[in-house]
Amino acid sequence: MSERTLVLVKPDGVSRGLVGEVISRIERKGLRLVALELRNVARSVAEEHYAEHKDKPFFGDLLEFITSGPLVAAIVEGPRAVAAFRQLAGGTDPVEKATPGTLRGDYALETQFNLVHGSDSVESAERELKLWFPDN
Ligand code: IDP
Repeated sequence: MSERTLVLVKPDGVSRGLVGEVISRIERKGLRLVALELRNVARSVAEEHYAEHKDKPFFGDLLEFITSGPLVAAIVEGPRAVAAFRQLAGGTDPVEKATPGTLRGDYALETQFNLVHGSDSVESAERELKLWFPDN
């Protein structure tokens, strides 16, 4: 059974020229790109996307960061795509949690600037894909 997940290459990944590296790892894993777009995110979309964190102390900084420049939004598809991309991404803290060999483990140092987003469950993926790709 195929699943779909939302992948974002966050503004740090775009400005550092790591979009190709992220896409390459997605494709090498055997996952498929269904949609891919460079875009600037409206603050309202960012707020809705990260709604679960609205009471966290880092929420304001996170919104500033995610709207600070272009990011890449993608629909990624494949068997267990949600978990498969989370595995490629690595843990949220790129030093304490993400292991070498993962995107965050290899390319990031700070929790906020951790390069990529991937939906954390099939339910989150459904919600996020409706928000980011309403026409798909
Ligand atoms: P995830 O991206 O691995 O699913 P979440 O806990 O959902 O992690 O957090 C969403 C995003 O918020 C993270 O990817 C990171 O950019 C940011 N973030 C999470 N925790 C912190 C923190 O303690 N300080 C700063 N930013 C954070």
